[in-house]
Amino acid sequence: MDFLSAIGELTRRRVEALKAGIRAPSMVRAIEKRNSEGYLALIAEYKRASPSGVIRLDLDPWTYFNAVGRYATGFSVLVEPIYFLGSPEFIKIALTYGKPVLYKDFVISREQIEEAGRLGVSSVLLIKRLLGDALWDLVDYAINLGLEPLIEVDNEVDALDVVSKDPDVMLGINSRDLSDLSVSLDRAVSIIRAVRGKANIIVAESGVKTVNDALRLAREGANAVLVGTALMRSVELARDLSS
Ligand code: IGP
Repeated sequence: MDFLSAIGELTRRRVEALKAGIRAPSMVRAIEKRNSEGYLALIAEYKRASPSGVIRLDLDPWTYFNAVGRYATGFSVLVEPIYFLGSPEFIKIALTYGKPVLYKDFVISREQIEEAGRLGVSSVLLIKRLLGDALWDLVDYAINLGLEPLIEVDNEVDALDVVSKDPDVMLGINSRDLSDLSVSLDRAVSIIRAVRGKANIIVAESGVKTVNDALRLAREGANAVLVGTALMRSVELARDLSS
């Protein structure tokens, strides 16, 4: 196909998606369903770059979602434009697959949550260390707009604080420390152990490279793993991670 036909087709699908006024299904319920069938849920993240550098620019979102979609319980999509080369446009594309979608930005304001709501995503990431006490106001704001907050922590103190305030929470445990970007699955495991049974849903985020990593986190009590880099590098990994 020549370039003009190809881009015409992609744009047509994007515009159709815009018109449809899509509302993605619940991430929480999709994870619960997957767990009830005896599986760890996989959230596949579309992430072209990170503060550590470019991951992949030659993998367009359609190709990515087509490849991992069969195996993923939901999608996570980076919106942050500078470090992560993300965009709300990628969210619109993710929404056309009818799966739960997580809006992933460094949310600090209601306007961002409103954008997430307008786009029709299921869920929005709220990072405890970024927000401090402002977290809870934004949690309420998101819930009132019909969104499911994924509250992210990267240490045990914050994790315990969040579950003590909200045991119904969908808690994201990031194995990447947001100050120095170091990744440690051991650290994630000890946080999971501290809050196991005290959160509604535990999502283990970052640093999952192999099936064994995912199984280890599942055994410790994670309900879902959120995988970006490894899937961007090799979409075939999705099948193994979901079995
Ligand atoms: C995915 P990884 O190591 O599989 O690429 O990580 C995801 O957890 C990571 O992108 C992430 C993130 C974030 C990105 C976790 N929390 C907050 C931006 C903002």
